Amino acid sequence: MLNVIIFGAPGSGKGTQSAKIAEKYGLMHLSTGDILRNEIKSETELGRLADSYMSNGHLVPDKLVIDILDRLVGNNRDAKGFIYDGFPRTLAQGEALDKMLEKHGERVNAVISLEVEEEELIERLLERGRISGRKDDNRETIESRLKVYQNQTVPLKEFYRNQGKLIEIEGVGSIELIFSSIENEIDRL
Ligand code: B4P
Repeated sequence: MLNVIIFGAPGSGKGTQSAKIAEKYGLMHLSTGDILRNEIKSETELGRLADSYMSNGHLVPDKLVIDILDRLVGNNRDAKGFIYDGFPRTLAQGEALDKMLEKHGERVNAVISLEVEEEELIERLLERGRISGRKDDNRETIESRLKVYQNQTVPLKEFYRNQGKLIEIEGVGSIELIFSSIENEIDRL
């Protein structure tokens, strides 16, 4: 089973590249952002709680996302593998994922980090906000998400670098070009 994490700042192209990776390698695409947005759309209790954090650009509490992931991984033991998109986002989530996989005799194989300058991230997210109307893609919330990324998510890079699993990829250029760099790395696993 292949377990690949796609890592990067908001707007770095995680969702875009994950969909392509999932299709090419037959992996199950687990996007915590999409899962939470679906809960909000369905007006569930979980969705209401998640919305109160997401609309301010804050992270949803660890326990909540860890429980969702644990359930999904446990219920899909026959999958060829998973691409984790937007998870983990904190050290606690990274440690929980390691434990979760260990339970099933599995491990994270690689962490692909998409590297993009902040100016470009802001531009992409504002553009997406204009097109999709995603309500957390406005200037104020984007700034808050980028701060949260620096403070709470970036420390995970060291965590995975120390495990020898971090692969940094230039996330600027055409979507196809970036995907071909990712393919080269996954093919080597
Ligand atoms: P996510 O849904 O993960 O959203 P995101 O980080 O903002 O970026 P996304 O991955 O969707 O965008 P992408 O880079 O693909 O999270 C939303 C919120 O949910 C979080 O802020 C948080 O509140 C909550 N949440 C999610 N997971 C959580 C967790 N584990 N713990 C706690 N809270 C959690 O693309 C952005 C844009 O760039 C797109 O419009 C795309 O078309 C464009 N783009 C992509 N590649 C490009 C390229 N090469 N060139 C030009 N544009 C490109």
